[in-house]
Amino acid sequence: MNSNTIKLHRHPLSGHSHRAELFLSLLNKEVELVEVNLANGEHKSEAFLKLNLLGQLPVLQDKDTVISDSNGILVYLAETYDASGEWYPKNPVVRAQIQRFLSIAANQVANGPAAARLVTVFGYNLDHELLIAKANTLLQMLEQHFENNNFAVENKPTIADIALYTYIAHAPEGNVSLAPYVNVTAWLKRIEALSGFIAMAATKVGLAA
Ligand SMILES: N[C@@H](CCC(=O)N[C@@H](CS)C(=O)NCC(=O)O)C(=O)O
Repeated sequence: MNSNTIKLHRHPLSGHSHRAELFLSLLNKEVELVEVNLANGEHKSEAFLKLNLLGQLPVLQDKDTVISDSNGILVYLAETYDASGEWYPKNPVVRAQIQRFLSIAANQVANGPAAARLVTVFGYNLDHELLIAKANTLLQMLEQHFENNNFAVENKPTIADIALYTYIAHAPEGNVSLAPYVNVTAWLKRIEALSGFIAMAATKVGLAA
């Protein structure tokens, strides 16, 4: 590890952070993981706000370049380090289709299964039943999509799959069962079979533990 090594500011139970970690691993990129202590509010400290004014994880530092937002990080890494060009193909229609799923990840995923998990893992006081219902609405849509598609876009793995993966795989931690969703489960297994795949720690243990 040297000063040129990419740094990822993250928390081990943050699915948004795992998105970036997973993609770095799939690209076989060395990374220095910098733990940010969410429990003591380190993400709202003056030093961290200089990296991301929103005070959110993850943040990637690549020499002088600082990128926040997990989906922004996926785009940056694909454009900078994916020699194959397959994770984010330079085709306008494919890019538009990928963007659609990045938007779904930032909206329906964040406000459904990810938020349901905030209640159980992080102790947030939110309307859990509503979030579980929203997660199921999303999963029903994805179940239909994966009936005829092996991956999110064009039947090949792209950053769209990475953006969707973590919070769908960990939905059961938020009391959202994946049992009815056989096509979604098969898609998760296809991601997990990719060379370089790494899992996020599975836990129900909250921040205080
Ligand atoms: N749109 C952001 C969302 C990131 C996010 O919500 N991060 C969580 C951790 S998983 C966080 O930092 N939460 C603390 C906060 O919002 O104050 C992304 O994709 O990176």
